[in-house]
Amino acid sequence: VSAAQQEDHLIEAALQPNIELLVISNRIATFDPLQPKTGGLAAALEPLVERSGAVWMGSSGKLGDGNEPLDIGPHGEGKVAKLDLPREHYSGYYEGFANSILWPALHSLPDRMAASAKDYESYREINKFVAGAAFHFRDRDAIWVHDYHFLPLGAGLQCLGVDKPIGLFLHTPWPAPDIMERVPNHRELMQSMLAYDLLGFQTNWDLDNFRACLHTHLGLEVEHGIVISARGQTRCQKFPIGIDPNQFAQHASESLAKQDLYISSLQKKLNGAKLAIGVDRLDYTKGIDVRIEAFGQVLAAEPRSIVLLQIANPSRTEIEAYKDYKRNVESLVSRVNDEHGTDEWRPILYENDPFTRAQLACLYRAARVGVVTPLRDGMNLVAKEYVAAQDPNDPGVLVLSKFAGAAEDFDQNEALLVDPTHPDEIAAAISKAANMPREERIQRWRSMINKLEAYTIHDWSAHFVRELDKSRVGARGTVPI
Ligand code: GDG
Repeated sequence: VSAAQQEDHLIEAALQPNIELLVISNRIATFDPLQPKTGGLAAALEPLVERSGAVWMGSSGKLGDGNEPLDIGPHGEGKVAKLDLPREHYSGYYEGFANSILWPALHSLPDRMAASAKDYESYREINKFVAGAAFHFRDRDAIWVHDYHFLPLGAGLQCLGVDKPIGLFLHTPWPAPDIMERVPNHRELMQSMLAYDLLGFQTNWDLDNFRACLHTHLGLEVEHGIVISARGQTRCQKFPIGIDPNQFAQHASESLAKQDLYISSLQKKLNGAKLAIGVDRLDYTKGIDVRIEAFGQVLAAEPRSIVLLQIANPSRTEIEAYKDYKRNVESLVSRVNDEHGTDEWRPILYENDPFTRAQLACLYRAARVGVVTPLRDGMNLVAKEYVAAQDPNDPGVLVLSKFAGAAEDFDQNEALLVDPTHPDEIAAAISKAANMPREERIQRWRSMINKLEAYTIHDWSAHFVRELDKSRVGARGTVPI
């Protein structure tokens, strides 16, 4: 890291304003140190709440009739407020509009969309309900909303008269106008997003697409990062999410490897082969199927040279598309294991149970190749965690999809960038990574770790909160939810 970068970094951290924040996301972390956390959002927000005294409001995981009181409890310096979402609208909101329409559309996979007009109503109803619950915390200095579940939540809060700065950070990508056009009520949705004072995106690609969508669908222009609508000003900015690299480096170098049963038995399972690792939610955006196919090609060319540890945590298991994907991935794993394995050696170790963060860090370090090949991804924290956990003297190599947000941070001199839909390209990159000379590995790794240290998860949240704090309430109209 250059001296100038280091200075920027210190300024970034020091400038975190001392404001009382309300954070809202669909799900909240379990806050149990022994419970593995799977999912980028929970992993990213927990340190913020623990350290800054924020209130974090989200679903309790239980459903209710809409009249249950908020369950408010302490966490670290902050508080957690759990909400029972109304049974009547939950499925239409969560499995329906959020995850069967918005999620595939935002990832530019329109063929995965399963539209239903009724679901949009449920999505709106849940957003209104959450806005009503958040009203309880209207005295907080600012409100930071997370993700595609709550695109119209800012408008709902404003209708209730909340006049504090409200920002939304979108963890997913944002698609081009022709894809957005296929989302039912897309104009109304985008209009309601302009109730936010600040809209945060992961990458320039997302920002450019959002700008193009505003132009095409609402006839509005973003100038100098600001869009002016009937409601007032909305700033659109990029906040590329990071990780805590020290935490992963520390976990990876601890002595856990020696005591942990899974990790110590891994060496035996490898039987001299190198290790590659994939860590994903079982989600069709993650490209796990193509990766497995590519891995079969590597094994055909270099038998018994490498083992893939694929950690695949079940996700959104009520949705048909996810059930299909799970079955598909499982059958591909069995096929490659049957074709290339023997009775006592399996080339793909397929794990569905979550690991602890410390275990994960050790597994990242043990792997010569990190394989991150989503079809499209907002950022992909696994790519960054893999890099942070490496041994500086003998680091592994990251094979990274061109279409992960992380590929805007890491270039081809650092990671091996691939098209995630081309198994041949992924296979060639895995082989190249597995056989790369140490000097080249070190050079690529150093460059990546410097970037991770220059903008950590703490800088990310401080940056967003600081920008949000700039939005003092001026004259603003309201946007109907
Ligand atoms: C969304 C966006 C964006 C996974 N398995 C285990 C485990 N994990 C943790 C990883 C990582 C997180 O889950 C996954 O984060 P990703 O970023 O890779 O993916 P999404 O869940 O899709 O996250 C994504 C992110 O939000 C943040 O903005 O980057 O683009 O889709 O932290 O380590 N953690 C533990 N055990 C596991 O078995 N402990």
